[in-house]
Parts: sequence; structure tokens; C-alpha cells
Amino acid sequence: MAQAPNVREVDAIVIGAGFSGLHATKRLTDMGLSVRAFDAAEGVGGVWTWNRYPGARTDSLHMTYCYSFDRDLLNEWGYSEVNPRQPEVLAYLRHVADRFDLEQYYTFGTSVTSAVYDEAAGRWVIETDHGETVSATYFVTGLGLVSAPLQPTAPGLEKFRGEVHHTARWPHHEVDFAGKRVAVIGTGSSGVQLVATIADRVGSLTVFQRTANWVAKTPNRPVGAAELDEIRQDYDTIWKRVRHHPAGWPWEMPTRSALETPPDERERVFEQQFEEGGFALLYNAFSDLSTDKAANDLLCDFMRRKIQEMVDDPELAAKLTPTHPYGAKRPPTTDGYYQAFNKPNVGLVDLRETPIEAFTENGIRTSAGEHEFDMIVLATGFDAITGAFTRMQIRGVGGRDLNEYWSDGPKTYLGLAVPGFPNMFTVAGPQTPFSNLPPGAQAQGSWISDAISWMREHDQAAMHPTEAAAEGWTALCNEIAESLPATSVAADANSWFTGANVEGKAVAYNIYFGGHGSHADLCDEEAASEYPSFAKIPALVEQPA
Ligand code: N01
Repeated sequence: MAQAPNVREVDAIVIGAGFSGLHATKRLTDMGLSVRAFDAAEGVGGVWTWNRYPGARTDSLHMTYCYSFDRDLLNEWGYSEVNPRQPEVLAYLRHVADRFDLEQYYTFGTSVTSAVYDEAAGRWVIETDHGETVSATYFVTGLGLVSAPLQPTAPGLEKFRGEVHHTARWPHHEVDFAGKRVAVIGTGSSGVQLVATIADRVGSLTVFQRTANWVAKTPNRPVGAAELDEIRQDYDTIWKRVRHHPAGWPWEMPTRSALETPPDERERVFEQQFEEGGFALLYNAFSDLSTDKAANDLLCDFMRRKIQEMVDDPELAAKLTPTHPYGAKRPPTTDGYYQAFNKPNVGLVDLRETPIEAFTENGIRTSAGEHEFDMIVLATGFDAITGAFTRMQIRGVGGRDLNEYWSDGPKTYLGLAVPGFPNMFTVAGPQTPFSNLPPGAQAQGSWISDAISWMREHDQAAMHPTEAAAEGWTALCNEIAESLPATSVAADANSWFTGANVEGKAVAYNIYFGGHGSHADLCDEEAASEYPSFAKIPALVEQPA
């Protein structure tokens, strides 16, 4: 049922036009619900509309960086590379929106600024930055894990007279690097992809590194028509594997232990999986790399030697080598990052030795002096996972403020719903698994629409998880993260996984590290048992006069 943009009362409000929001919108409208959907961007695409910096591409594998709910959609779409570039992923999402006619539900260029639950009416009332007020029975967010960009904390950026670009707000026009003195602040996935891509285009490049990162090779190469055909024949197996894999990859987990494998053989396997690229090193080499600190140390030792091979200057290689376990920060994937530092025009500033004190008219002043630039690129990441929620005002039953409720870290049940916020559901929200995003977003959006169908069939006006359920889920998230060598805060990686990258933010386990497969199992069990962890608010049944 199409909704003209001026309709103020609908069944469901959706925020987001990325993988999460688009699919939720499709599911809800397929059920016959009226939907108003919003996105701050000017069109569909989510993170892929904003993060269009040179070198931006997914490091998920092409054949699963998509939805699986429609076999025709799968068969008619084929990415041209193993790790598709940003324009191709954006084209895919536009194709999905066109094919299922989803844009009609969206108001673009519009941010939702507040969402307040009207208890008496049993409705969510949202306000936008364009002054519109819309109410709905159901409120579904697909805000994205990494959608609230972080600015550097040092003062004076506004004084800088050159160009400033944030990787997550990259301009739509071509940025000219030729001959320019460019600074890149940040060495996460965005920073390393950008550095590897522009190192040959700039006059000079200075990388400001706060925390070094383990950077994997990319498995990228073109994908041909014959290979795509084979993949299409194999989709049943591929999606079955994705459903059960901890990170939503089309792989089986290995059974051999790194600790129990003889050194020569272990080295051979590490080498092979390093060459394979991307997440193969972490997931396909050995069974215990994520679970056993001593096994993870062996992987770090292997990578340390790799960095020493790739970087000519041993001192520089040491600075580029992380001290945290492999996987404690999400390992970026790109080719040519370490090698870029062998070029005479590329340098590193280690911010642990010489922190940034201020931005100046001409560049950046560290404790060691001023560096002059024509352009500063901020690859400084995000107030991830919770930031997109806490930058809005969201109030539930009794005026409960989500920001206050989450002041020590998020509290949800299954990462899908929050006590005191009836009929608010979150796709890819806090305390969901960190995995290949499209399969997770699809599974969670389906779970949510199924829950809404169930309520409608069972005369339930609303539901929200009990406090006990959310406390139990939070305790489980904490317990799992604590038990793993890379995800425990003891790994001390300044990771956006825990919010440690944001000054003043509560450090908490914001992700369910039990894995995509186990999360899907728990969600299925909850639904099959008719949502026992949720408090239900029955619909008022009209009495005969
Ligand atoms: O952000 P990040 P990102 N002064 O937080 C540094 C996905 N993604 O945009 O580590 C100086 O990883 C910060 O330092 P530290 C992917 O999931 C995927 O790169 O906090 N430095 C860090 O080095 C990824 O994990 C792809 O000490 C400052 C960097 O900036 C997620 O998005 C591509 C600073 C931020 O790294 C986020 O990636 C791109 C300051 N004040 C993104 N503030 C793919 O390849 C921050 N930093 C699929």
C-alpha cells in the first residue's frame, strides 16, 4: 500500500534506506501495512551513499553481499568483482529499490530527530528535521552500525584553509589529489583503503596513526560470467553455510587447532590463508584463533613477520605493527597499504609519540611541531552501534529516555528490542552479531516482521522484552566477549566494538560475539515459542453495544 509523503498516520515507521531499512520496508509493506520510511541521505544506499571515498569497497564476498530472499533477484544480479566497489554496491541497492518499488515509501533528505511513545494511544510519534510529525503503531530502525561520523577532538579544524573531507561524508564530485600535500587521520578500514588508493595520486601523503591495525590482503579479482553461473547453481549450499557461520560467511569452520598443528604445517596454512585474503586468515586457517589467546598470538606473530617483509624500514614496520590481538579491532582488508610506506612521498606520524595538539591555518600541529597540508582527510570513524540512536531523542513508556537507559551501555533482548519501548524494533542494532551485514539484516528484518504478524494474528497491540530478558541478554553478550581473547576489553584495542574509540562514551560490549548462526538459532527459538521473553499488551477488543 503506497503512502503519499504527506500521510501522517501509518502502521509502521522505518528509518534507513540501507540493507536493513530497505528489507524491513519490503517485508512490512508485503504484509499490507502502510509504511512511512525516512533517510537522511538523498536516496537509497545507507552507508554506501555516504562512504564514497576513493578505494571504498566491501570486503565481504560478492555472492553473499546481497539479499537471499528472492531467487530471481539473486539470479539476475551479478557483481563484477569479488569485493565489489562502492558504486556497484550502491547500484545493487538501487536495483533492489527499483525492482520492488520501495522508494515510494521513503522521504529522503530527512532525519528523524525524535521518537516518543504515546502510551495512551499506543503509538510512536516521530518528528523530523523538516518539522513533520508522523505516528505509527510500529517503529523499526535500520540505522546502520557505522552511520554517526566522528570528528577529531583537537581544536581549530575550522581555521584550516585547505580542503577537509571526512571519509563518511565524501563529496559527490571527484576530489583532485594531484600534487597536493595530503594528511589522512585514522587507520581503520576507511583510512587504509584510502591510503592504498591515493598514495600514487598525491604530491605527498602523511598518515596520522593513533592505533596500528592488522591489515589483511584482499581476495579481490574480477568475477566472470561462468563463475557467476556456477555460484547460482550452488546457492542452496552457499546460503545454508551463511546461516550457520559465526560471521555469516559461505564457509565451514575449520576443525584443526593452531596450537596442535606442527610449526611448519601451521606456517603453510597461515601463508595459504593470508594469500586467500580478507577474513580467510581469521576464519579459515584454524579453529582456535578467536577463542585461544596463545593461538591468536601465533597469528599475530605471523602477521608481524609479514609486515616486516612488506615495509622496507624496520623502525616504520614496528610502528605499523599492532600490539592488540588479531580481530580485537575489525581487521581491514586492502592491498598495498603497508607497501605504500615504502614510497618516498608517504610518511607516518605516530600519534602515541606525538599527539595532535591543534589544527592550524596551514595544517596540523603535533607535540613535535607543525605539518603543512593542502588537504586533510578525516578517516576518524564513527560513534558506532549506539551513536545513531543516542544522537536522536527516543522516549518509551513513562518517558524512559533511551540515552539514559543505555548510559552504561546498550541493554536489549537479542539486539532486536528494548524493555520499555513497545513495538520499537532494531535491525542490526546494538547487541546483534558483527557479521556479513546483508544476511544478518535480512534475518533480523524477517524476524521483526514475523513478530508483528504474530501480534496482529493474536490480538496483541504491542510487545517489548522484559527487563529480565534484556539483563540476561546483556549478561550473555558480556560473558561471551569477556571469554574471547580479542573481544575482551582487556585486548585494549581502542575498538569501536566497545565504544572505546569515543571520548567520554561508556565502554561496553556492544556486540553479541556468539556469532550470526547462534543468534539466528536463538531468534528462531524465541519466535517458535511465541515470544516468551516479551511482555505483551493486548489489543482492546470492542464490546458489543
Ligand atoms: O573507522 P575506524 P573506519 N585522532 O573506527 C582514528 C566499516 N568499514 O571508518 O583506533 C586521531 O575503524 C582511530 O584511531 P583509534 C568496518 O566495519 C568497512 O575506518 O580509535 N585518530 C582509527 O584509526 C569498519 O571497522 C569497510 O585509536 C583518530 C580511525 O581513526 C568500520 O566501518 C570500509 C581520532 C577510525 O577507524 C569503521 O571504519 C570502511 C582522533 N581524534 C569502513 N579519532 C570495508 O572494507 C579516531 N581516530 C568493508
